[in-house]
Parts: sequence; C-alpha cells; structure tokens
Amino acid sequence: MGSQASMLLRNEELEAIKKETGAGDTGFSHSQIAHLYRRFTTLDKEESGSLSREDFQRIPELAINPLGDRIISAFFPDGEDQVNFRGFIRILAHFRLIDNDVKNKDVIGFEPLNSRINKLRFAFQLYNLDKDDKISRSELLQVLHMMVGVNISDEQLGIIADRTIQEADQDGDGTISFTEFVNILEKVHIEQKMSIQFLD
Ligand SMILES: [Ca+2]
Ligand SMILES: [Ca+2]
Repeated sequence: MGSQASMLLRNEELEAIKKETGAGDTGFSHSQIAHLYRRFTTLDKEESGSLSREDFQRIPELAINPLGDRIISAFFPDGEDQVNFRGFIRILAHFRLIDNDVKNKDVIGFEPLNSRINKLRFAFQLYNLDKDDKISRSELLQVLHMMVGVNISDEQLGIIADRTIQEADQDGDGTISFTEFVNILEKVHIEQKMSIQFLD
C-alpha cells in the first residue's frame, strides 16, 4: 500500500464517479478526482482503504465547523463506521460549487449529486436526525445550539426556533417538512452556504 499502484483508480471507476457526481462539465474532472484521491489517502493514516470518523476529525474545516459532527455523520450512512473512496466522493459532490443549475441538467434526466435539490436534501438531513421527513422543534434547537454556541440563552434560542417554525410551517403541524424547508430557503444561495473548501 501507499505505492504508486494504490494511487491509480481503475478507468471504469473513474468514469462511474464522474457520471455519478455531475453531468458533463459540472462533474469532477479527472484531475479533481485524482486530487481528492490523494487527499483521501493522506487522511487514511492506517492505509486501510477507508476512512473512520477520527480520520475526518483531522480535517481542519470540519473541526471548526459547528455542524462538523453532523457533516461527518453524513459520510457514514446506516451506522457504518468506515467509508471508502467511492462513498467519500459521493458526499463531497454535494459540496461542489456549480455555476448554474440549467447547465447541470443531464439530457437523459440523470440528476447529479450536486444539483440544487440534492444539496437541499443533504442540508435537510443535517437537521433531521431521526429521518422521519420533518424537522421538529427539538431538532431545530439542537442545530441552532451548535451554530450559535454559548452566547445565547436557551430561552432566546427557543424563541428563534419558534419563530423559524412559524415562518416555515405552512400546513400548521408544528414541524418543517422538506417542501417547507425548500420554500424558506428558496432565496438563499444554497451553493454558497454549502461550499466547504474541501477542494483546495
Ligand atoms: Ca425529524
Ligand atoms: Ca409543517
């Protein structure tokens, strides 16, 4: 391991990754994939071919991100504790900046992972810990707490959470559904919000 051979990705795999992560020009380029592969192998201290949570915690951008733990969790679906390169790059695709959404549509209707709707879905899941398709008040509170830290009292956070739900909650069930989430973020530049400098 660690030899030149382990740096090489099979061609079919490279093509599959490109296809999966974005159509045409918007997908990862060969050199970006190679760059991310080097990043992956650098993080993979034990050279096991997969990354653990501890490996991710060494990424400075994640270490200082208040939602870092949540983002790291997104790399480990279904309670797994290791992620291979394919899984790694699938998640990173959500964070890629895209120039415009129109260019991003594939002629055959394939929806790349870095499309706006997929980014929104990803962001939604950062809140929706129990995966029941809605963000409850307590789930929102947990995220607010992580984001603002200790400077705001629980009572004030509660008020912010209530206000946010009030604004977003169109069907009046006291929670935020994915559709409601999309609607309130309509005017927010999600690409900007979700960009994390993994690629530098
Ligand atoms: Ca929920
Ligand atoms: Ca609702």
